[in-house]
Amino acid sequence: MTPASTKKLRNHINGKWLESRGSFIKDLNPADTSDVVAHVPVSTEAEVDEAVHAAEEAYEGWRLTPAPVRGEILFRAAELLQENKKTLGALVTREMGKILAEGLGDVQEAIDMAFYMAGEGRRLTGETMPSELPSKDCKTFREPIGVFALITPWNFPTAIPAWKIFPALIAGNTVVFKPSSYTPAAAARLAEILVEAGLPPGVLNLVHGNGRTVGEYLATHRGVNGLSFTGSSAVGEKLARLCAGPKKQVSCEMGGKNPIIIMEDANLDLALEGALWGGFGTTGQRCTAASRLIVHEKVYDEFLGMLKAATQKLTIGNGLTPAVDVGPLINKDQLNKALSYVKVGLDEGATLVLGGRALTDGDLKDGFFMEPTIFGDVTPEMRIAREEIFGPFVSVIKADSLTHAINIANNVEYGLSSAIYTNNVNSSAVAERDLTAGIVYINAPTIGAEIHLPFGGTGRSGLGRKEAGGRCGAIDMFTRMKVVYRDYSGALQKAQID
Ligand code: UN1
Repeated sequence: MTPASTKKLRNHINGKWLESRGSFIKDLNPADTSDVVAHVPVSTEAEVDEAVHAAEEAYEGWRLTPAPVRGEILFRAAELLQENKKTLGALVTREMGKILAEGLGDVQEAIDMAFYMAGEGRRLTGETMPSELPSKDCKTFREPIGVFALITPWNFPTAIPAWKIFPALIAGNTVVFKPSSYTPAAAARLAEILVEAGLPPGVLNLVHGNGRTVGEYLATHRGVNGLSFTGSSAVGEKLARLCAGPKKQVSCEMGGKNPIIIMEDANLDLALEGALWGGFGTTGQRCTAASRLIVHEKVYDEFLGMLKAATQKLTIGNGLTPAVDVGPLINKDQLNKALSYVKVGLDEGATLVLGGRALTDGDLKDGFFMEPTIFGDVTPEMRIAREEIFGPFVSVIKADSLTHAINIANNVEYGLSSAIYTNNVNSSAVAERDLTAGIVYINAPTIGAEIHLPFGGTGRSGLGRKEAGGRCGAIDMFTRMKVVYRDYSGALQKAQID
């Protein structure tokens, strides 16, 4: 039996799987809390120190390992992930709750990133440029930065860690990885696979623990040179502030209140599919979830009717059951938060079109289930139109024109993803130009970003460098540009001097 598949999860420090000296908490299946997936350590600060120290010690050897050789290890990890996709995807579903197709999709995103970054090992390009002076050349190249703290959330237990780990490693950095305590087993399995692929000791260290103590301590550790965080805006903003002093490289990917605009000329059947997938896929627990539908007044009533009818047909349940469309929320706090917004919406005068209650009957009694919830007659000032809920909760807002719709879409604190359904090419061009979010989809929902494009938002959605993508995203985040001038004239040549 491999260490991380035993029920008591271990930390991985300097090439060894070590039992934590901290206390342990239960890692529960959110669809059935009688199923304890693992016991996860709340590690101590001393264990974080050891992991950072191991990463510092391993840095020199890894930095000097040729990037294509680093890429071969990542390629092997990608192959191992492929071999393990079924079991790992099922573990993601059991531990996080998303339906199995999405659990497998989570792992697929990690596989995609592993192959992509393996290839980047042969493509970490810089530039050469002419010099003002004879017999002199100039170039830029990318170098690693050092030790990175990678702090990841529970909603994508393998994909988001992969977004961070693979680019950090291909660039030559070493890593201390702290996954969410709600999905530590899938994260541990991912780390095991990387170790099995041949990473040298200390290059990837894994420390379990909670965000408030281990996460913050790690992010602000003197031995850490950069932080990549995905999670809530409040935590990301705090960590970024704490990291601002020592001038660490930072990327924080945070909340969203992502709109889908549905114009009067849209293919409404297509828009409906997009709204369902974007709003209720992953039980609305994506930072890219389509939590606002901004619908043109000419099709508002028709579309709301279609949405209600289609949502009523969704099956809620354990994500491992084949016919289920929507799984549970991750924990009681998230369930209570989403339920509390039902009261907020009602108090604000919005119309509860569907849902709004927890589901506790029969097989659902031991899980954190909630009815997919739709509010209509939502106005842009309402809290349910402005605040991130992170649950199966969609607010439908009426707009009277494209300009009005775009104004509503932009007028929130967040700006991660956005979408428009229209068959008018001019409307799509205006939306593409004027939506202020980091990502704009045309005739597709707000979720489903592909790993080879940069990912990140504006306002409270994103802070610092972008994630994913290549040289404009992740590689930029995990490298520093160095400039080299080489004078081979054999004489002192003075630039800018006549
Ligand atoms: C997130 O929810 O933090 O675009 C990331 C998407 C996924 C990633 C979501 N590929 O929805």
